[in-house]
Amino acid sequence: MRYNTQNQMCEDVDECEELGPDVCFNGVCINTLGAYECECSPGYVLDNTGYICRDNRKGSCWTKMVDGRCENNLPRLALRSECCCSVGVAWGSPCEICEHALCECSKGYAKVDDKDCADINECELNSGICKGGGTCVNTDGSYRCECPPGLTLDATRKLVVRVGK
Ligand SMILES: [Ca+2]
Repeated sequence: MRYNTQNQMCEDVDECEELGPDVCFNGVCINTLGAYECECSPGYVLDNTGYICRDNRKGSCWTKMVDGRCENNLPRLALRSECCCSVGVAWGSPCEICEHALCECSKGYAKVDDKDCADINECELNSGICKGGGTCVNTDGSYRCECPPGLTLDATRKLVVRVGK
């Protein structure tokens, strides 16, 4: 509220107009008496700042691009952040190329339900991540593939190959 010296009345300030269109991230500003609120687009949820709408939509996570087409989607739907900040190269249907600059957390971590950056369980996200009989082990910030005895990982560290004969 602001005191209007002309008519000597307290008047509401339209923060939405004053602060500009970017005041609500991924949402729409709603002016209220003495304050303002952000209303999120469908699929987005307001975080605890009250001014940032976080993408809460789940969609297909694609791990490969071939000639501009998205291929190899993971078996389960994922948040854009879970997908793009870990194993994904594109997200959604129609797919959108992942912008890693939008990752708020380090690689291998994502914000889920507005909590702090938490480890992404790559093994759960992509059950086929370790090829050739390797077992996926989730680690903090990453994952690794482990081999049964007598087998070893190839140079990509994802494919299990037989050692010796
Ligand atoms: Ca992990």
